[in-house]
Amino acid sequence: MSQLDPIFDRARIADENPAPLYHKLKKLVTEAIAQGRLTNDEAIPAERDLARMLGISRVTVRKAFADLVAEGVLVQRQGSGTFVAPRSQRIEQPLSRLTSFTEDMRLRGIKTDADWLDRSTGLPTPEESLVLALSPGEKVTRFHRLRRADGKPLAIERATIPHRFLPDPDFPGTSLYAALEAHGLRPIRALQRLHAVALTASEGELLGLAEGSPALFIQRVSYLADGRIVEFTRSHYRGDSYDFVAELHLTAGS
Ligand code: 16G
Repeated sequence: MSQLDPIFDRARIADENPAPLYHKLKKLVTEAIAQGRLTNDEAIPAERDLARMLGISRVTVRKAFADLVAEGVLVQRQGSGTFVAPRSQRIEQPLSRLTSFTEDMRLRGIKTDADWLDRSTGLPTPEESLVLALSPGEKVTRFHRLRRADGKPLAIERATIPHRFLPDPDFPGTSLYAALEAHGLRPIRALQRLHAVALTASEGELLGLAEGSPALFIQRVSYLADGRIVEFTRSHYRGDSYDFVAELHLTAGS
């Protein structure tokens, strides 16, 4: 099937892959956005039409739409239908999903690149040693990057990983999580804390902002399925471009 064939064609999801159909439909939409085949604010066919075009049930389409709306990929407007979410100047990240920068931006059809400021191995600082629960003498691997979204500097990120998990600072590719996943070490849970800070002169210079400009300082500590700590990352995100969005639930009994 070529790029020029219709996006919503049943041949696109009728493959051997055993993934649920709503997953395949979500992938179809996010890939079409990433490839620029579906653009900002473009209308998505109605649930009924899409179900017919793809030969799947309306319930499946509804489930895929609901997820894509929750992830900020699509928007639904009362009475007029479903559209590709207009790409705002600000990027919203739901606080409840453990995604990587690369995945997060790919989902939005945003291109990423980075300047590597440091990738090295060495002895941990006392803080790194404490947070990562390292044994005495254990080394760490550090990844220090300026990360860009569609060419615009968005964040300065300093990740520290225990050396035993990622001994080679020159992993192939550009995604730290993909490199960890390749070793069977994908974080499955993280604790993240954030607060507002003013950028120093050197941070401002990297992000293209004046000294003292507001930023979000975020610390993430991530865990493997077996409870071991795999990542300690400190990031400065531009305050004018990034929104963290939290969904709140009234839990039973409260
Ligand atoms: C995100 C994480 C960061 C993680 C990185 C991996 C926040 C605040 N931080 O930027 O902790 O190391 O993703 O991204 O979301 P990568 O796989 O694209 O290198």
